[in-house]
Amino acid sequence: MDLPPGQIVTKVWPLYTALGTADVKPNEVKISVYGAVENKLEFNWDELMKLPKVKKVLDFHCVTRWSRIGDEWEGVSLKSILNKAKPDGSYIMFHCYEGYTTNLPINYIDENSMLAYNFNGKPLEKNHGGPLRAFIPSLYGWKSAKWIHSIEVMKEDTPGFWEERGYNMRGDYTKEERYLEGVSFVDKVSAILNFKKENKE
Ligand SMILES: Nc1nc2c(c(=O)[nH]1)N[C@H]1C(S)=C(S)[C@@H](COP(=O)(O)O)O[C@H]1N2
Ligand SMILES: [Mo]
Repeated sequence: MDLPPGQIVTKVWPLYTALGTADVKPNEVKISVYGAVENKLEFNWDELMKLPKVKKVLDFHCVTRWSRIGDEWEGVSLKSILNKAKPDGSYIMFHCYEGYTTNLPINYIDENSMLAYNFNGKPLEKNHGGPLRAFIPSLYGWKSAKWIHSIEVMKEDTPGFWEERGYNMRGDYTKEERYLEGVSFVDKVSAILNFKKENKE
């Protein structure tokens, strides 16, 4: 087992949900791919299920130092979706149904990156992003956007929700790209509360 620096194994699977839970049914899922792409794309659930799949035992590393080791993840290959879109930019932003966003360099999308719908052989639970979430096993967990809604390809690296609040633009756990030291727990909680206030909750 390869545990990245500074991580501890957890047997439970914690929940991290900054902006509340989105309630999306599979037949309501529409994933669009837009921005700096040659081909704009849109997929409903049935169309997604026809795309190339990834099914693999993988690890999940949260920046708050817990790691889940050896779960079986299954989803639609993100790499194959991007290949169809033909990106003309080096960064992507994931947008989620409840408002969460996160940015990452496109070259971290590898053959294990997916839009996941099954976890250990069962449909992904709603709290963990079901029916569909991004899973980017090569980066810290905050890049794995739950309740994903769309994928924007960008020419310039633009910060998402946590990246605007001190988290790393890239989040490579082999290099411990976490957050600015000055970001305290209180800062994070008040950032969430302010976001919710501004967005009418
Ligand atoms: N939409 C959305 N996706 C999200 C988050 C969130 O708050 N909202 N939190 C991120 C963080 S910080 C982590 S560590 C993982 C946690 O996934 P989990 O709640 O399934 O453990 O989801 C990421 N994706
Ligand atoms: Mo996280």
